[in-house]
Amino acid sequence: IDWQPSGSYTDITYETAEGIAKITINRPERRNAFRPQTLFELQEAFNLARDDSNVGVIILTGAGEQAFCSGGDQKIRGDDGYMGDDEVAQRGIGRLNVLDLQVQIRRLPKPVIAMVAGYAIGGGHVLHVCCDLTIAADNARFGQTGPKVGSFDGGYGSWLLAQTVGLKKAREIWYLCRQYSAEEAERMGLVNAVVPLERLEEETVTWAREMLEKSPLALRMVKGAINAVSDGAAGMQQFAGDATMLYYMSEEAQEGRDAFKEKRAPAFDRFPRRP
Ligand code: 1HA
Repeated sequence: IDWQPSGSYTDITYETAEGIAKITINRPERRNAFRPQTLFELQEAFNLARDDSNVGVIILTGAGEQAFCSGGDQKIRGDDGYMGDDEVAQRGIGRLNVLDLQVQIRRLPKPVIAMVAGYAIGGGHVLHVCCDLTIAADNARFGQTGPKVGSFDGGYGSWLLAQTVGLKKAREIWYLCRQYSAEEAERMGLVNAVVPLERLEEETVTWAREMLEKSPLALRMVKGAINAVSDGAAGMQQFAGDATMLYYMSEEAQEGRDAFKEKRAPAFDRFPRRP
């Protein structure tokens, strides 16, 4: 697959090929830990992939073979969050802006695959949990560290994890802060497939291509439907928005628009009152 890089980023790379966008966290010297800047760039890249109508599937991964992402960069963790180098940080204020990225991945109406080699740990583990699917290399290691390093994610990191692996396992993962092998992760339903490291991208691209053959609107609706249950009112709002989009695409809705523009009464009587 012939990845075409674009954009200029310091902490990530953005590449596309054959309808797939690949977003790579590129801080291997810190096991791909994120800082505020990393997350701003990730948000920009996910927005690009969302807006690009040629893109049908997005892969989120980490540079190198050692880590997908090791969570928040503890070396720039301040007393209330992670410190960037912008004006907000100069006033001594930190950020927890990975939460915005989690929401963005959930809301994004295209499948997002986490492609995990090495560590998916802490806030990096939560990112893979938020992705629609996870393909793991056989060297992948999963776990939360919050209670060990003075943090916790009580949002998607807790209850979406519980929805994924069950309550008992989710508690174990958070209370004990152990690390789990790719094989263990597969057994608990935390990942979709485990493949040898050297086949990781090939396998992930195969999954992406298979989804690209499917109806984009059907995938969008299924993602929205699955998320709506756990996202409550926000999930319903998104799903309702998609219902409006589909309605706009109908002749019935277009009749309403046309009647207004033509300053006449709408003629809805030709549309059936469906059982
Ligand atoms: O919980 C949250 C949040 C909750 C709510 C809202 C927002 C949140 C935002 C973030 C987070 C969190 O992510 S908290 C959890 C933070 N992450 C961790 O606790 C993981 C820390 N790292 C490790 O446990 C290990 O480094 C590792 C299992 C990922 C890898 O171990 P390994 O292969 O033995 O490598 P190691 O030597 O430890 O690391 C290589 C280099 O990468 C080291 O650099 P050096 O100090 O030698 O110069 C190491 O310090 C650095 N590094 C690794 N992880 C991080 C890191 N530097 C900063 N932050 C890291 N997370």
